[in-house]
Amino acid sequence: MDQSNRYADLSLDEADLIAGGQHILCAYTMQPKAGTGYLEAAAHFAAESSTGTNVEVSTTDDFTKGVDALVYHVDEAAQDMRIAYPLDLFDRNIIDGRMMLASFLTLTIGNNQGMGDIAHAKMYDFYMPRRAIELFDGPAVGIQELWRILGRDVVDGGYICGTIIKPKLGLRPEPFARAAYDFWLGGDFIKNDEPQGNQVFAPLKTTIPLVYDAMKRAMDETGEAKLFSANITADDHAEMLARGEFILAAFGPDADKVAFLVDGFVAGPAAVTTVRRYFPRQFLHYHRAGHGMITSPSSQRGYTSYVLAKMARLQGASGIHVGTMGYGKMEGAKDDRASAYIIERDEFQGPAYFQQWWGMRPTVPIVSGGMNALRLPGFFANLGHANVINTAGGGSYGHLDGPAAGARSLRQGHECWVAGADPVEWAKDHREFARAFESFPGDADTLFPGWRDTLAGS
Ligand code: RUB
Repeated sequence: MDQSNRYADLSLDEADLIAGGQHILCAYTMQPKAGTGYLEAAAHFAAESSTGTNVEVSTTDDFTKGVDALVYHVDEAAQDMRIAYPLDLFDRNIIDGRMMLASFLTLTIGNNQGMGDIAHAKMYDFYMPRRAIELFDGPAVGIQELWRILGRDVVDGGYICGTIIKPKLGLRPEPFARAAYDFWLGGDFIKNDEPQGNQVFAPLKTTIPLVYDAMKRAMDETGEAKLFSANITADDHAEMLARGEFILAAFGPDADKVAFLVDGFVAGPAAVTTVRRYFPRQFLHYHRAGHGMITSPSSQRGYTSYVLAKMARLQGASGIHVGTMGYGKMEGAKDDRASAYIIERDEFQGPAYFQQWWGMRPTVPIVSGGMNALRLPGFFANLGHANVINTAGGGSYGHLDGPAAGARSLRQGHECWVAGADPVEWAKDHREFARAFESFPGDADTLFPGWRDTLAGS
């Protein structure tokens, strides 16, 4: 049944919809199955995503029709489809009237992902009107709080040098804490790797007090504050709270130096909001393991990394991984910069929509995945700034001189970019950075062919 006379209105103007402030707009790359017309498929998609189904139902009344989602733009050649969703379609909390990401996802990227007449559809941008920005939690804590703890300027406080405890799994409590101590002698920030939690060989209640002891010793030794991002992801909200409360109690007077990591893609929006609402004074670290199944450019369904990052800011993530933009081990490209800019700026022109955040706090980009000191200068040059958290697991624990030297090599990689220096020349009088060339010779050969001649004997 062609529903385009009800669920499409191509006379609607995008600028008017934005000025009206009563709609959430979504842009998709959509391809119908063969035999279904583009507008017909788009209208069915909008129906299924709002008030309709595949047939007319007798219970529909005039009010219902007033909250239909409407296709307002199609470009079949570009496979571009844009839909306006009335704000009233979206579920609100009974406890405080606020909006929730689960409802946004259920409508805009829910049943429509499995429709028989749609070959595939992927959301590549969305627009939130001012009223919706007011109704999402947004971040409570940001990178400013971390900079303050580290004794930095709270504006442009710069690079936060971090790691991920490696190996990913298999360390018992004492070696785990030793690995943390060793890195903190040179770096600022450590995160649990995303699967690390309460394994039987490393019970959380044994490991965490040892990590705090390691932090105190490293702070005494270096005279610097240190930060730890503890994974409290679990299926059960009560389990997450129990973990969080135990960790805060264990860190006692240094609990401000604890971030909470949540595997926000696999555990979902409810896990993110649990942390955002129950621990509003802690930095909320959104890890996105698993996202590649839908955000990958090779996936024609789901949504993009840009959309994921934008949703994370709405939910209140203090920081979210944005990949390494082609400079690390994970899939990515230089243009992925947009995923950082949309979360850290007050306004940004995305692939479809110009978004203003109307005072919602920023979310810091977390740069992670195969990074080491050699890759940092190019990364920062591409991004244009270094106000990020960078976690380099292999890049720290894989350094030939150990994790403290690995951390120093990362700092020196950052300083090399700040100085605008040639990395091979820089290595001549920055020992840990120079040793990174020997630690990661494959990268060194790719990025700086000829380095062996220049650095030999220096
Ligand atoms: C990095 C690591 C991170 C991934 C996640 O380890 O395990 O969890 O980077 O990817 P290493 P992303 O530094 O040893 O590569 O940040 O793209 O979500």
